[in-house]
Amino acid sequence: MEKEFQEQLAAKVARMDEMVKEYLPKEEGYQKTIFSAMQYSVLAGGKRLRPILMEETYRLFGGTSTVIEPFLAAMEMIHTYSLVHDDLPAMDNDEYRLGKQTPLVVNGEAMGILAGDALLNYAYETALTAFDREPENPYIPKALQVLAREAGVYGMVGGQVVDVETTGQKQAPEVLHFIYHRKTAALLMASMKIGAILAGAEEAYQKQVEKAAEELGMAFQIQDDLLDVLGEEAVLGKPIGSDEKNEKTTYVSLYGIEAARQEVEKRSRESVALIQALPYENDFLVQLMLTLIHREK
Ligand code: GRG
Repeated sequence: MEKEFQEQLAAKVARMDEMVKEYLPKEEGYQKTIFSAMQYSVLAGGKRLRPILMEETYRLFGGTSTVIEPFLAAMEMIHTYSLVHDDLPAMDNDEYRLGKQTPLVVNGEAMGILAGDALLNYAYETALTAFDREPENPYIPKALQVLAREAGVYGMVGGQVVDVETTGQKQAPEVLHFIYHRKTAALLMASMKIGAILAGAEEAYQKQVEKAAEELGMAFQIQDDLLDVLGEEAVLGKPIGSDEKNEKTTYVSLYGIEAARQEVEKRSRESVALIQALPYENDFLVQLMLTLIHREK
């Protein structure tokens, strides 16, 4: 079972790699440096977790059309832009991600900033092509709204703002919750919710999926905190200890390693329970959510 799941996952990641690549602009023209910076960062080898969660949620509710494809690619572009900007000297100042130098190291800081800008804008250009595929599809506008909102000042950007502003200070637990909910969970929430919306899931189920993704996102970030303390650099592809270096309050620094482990387990199981309580089934999705509890990268 485990082997079968791993094979299925590897096949889905490979398919997602191909698909995102197809949607990226070709490297040509006077501005081709930006195209290669976009390709370099998106194709660096991420887990493709967000688009896979989006597509599996779409399948959960019986979605079958290719209208989801531009959204899958757009989500990975937004995720990648956030990582590129997060690595900039003014933010986390990281030179390595996934074992590779970040675009700003390869092409300079200005190109690092522009690569992030380019990916963010191109994400919307890409998502909007859903209308070319299915001009009459009634679900596309809401899916676009969710994508834009969760990436923005009420979502990921909002979380990052408070994260940057409170770095070096001891944060209250509710502030830490605000940051994790937006900085990390927001894109996972958007991913799963967009899958549900495009499949035509009813409103109550969309909310249930969003809550499941919120729990998963919180668990995902707390696991990230744990990996920053306990992870193996060779597996992570980046140095550990960056939270301490950057004077970040994390779930681990506030509550300790054991409590953090338990919180990851608890929230992940709650998330899975919410998905399993739906009158639809997708075993692969459930397995994927469960594997994230013990992820090592
Ligand atoms: C710059 C507006 C702006 C936001 C940045 C995403 C983010 C917010 C910061 C990155 C730092 C960080 C630890 C974020 C938490 C989310 C997280 C663990 C991202 C990494 O996601 P993975 O593991 O990445 O899915 P891969 O590389 O597998 O795609």
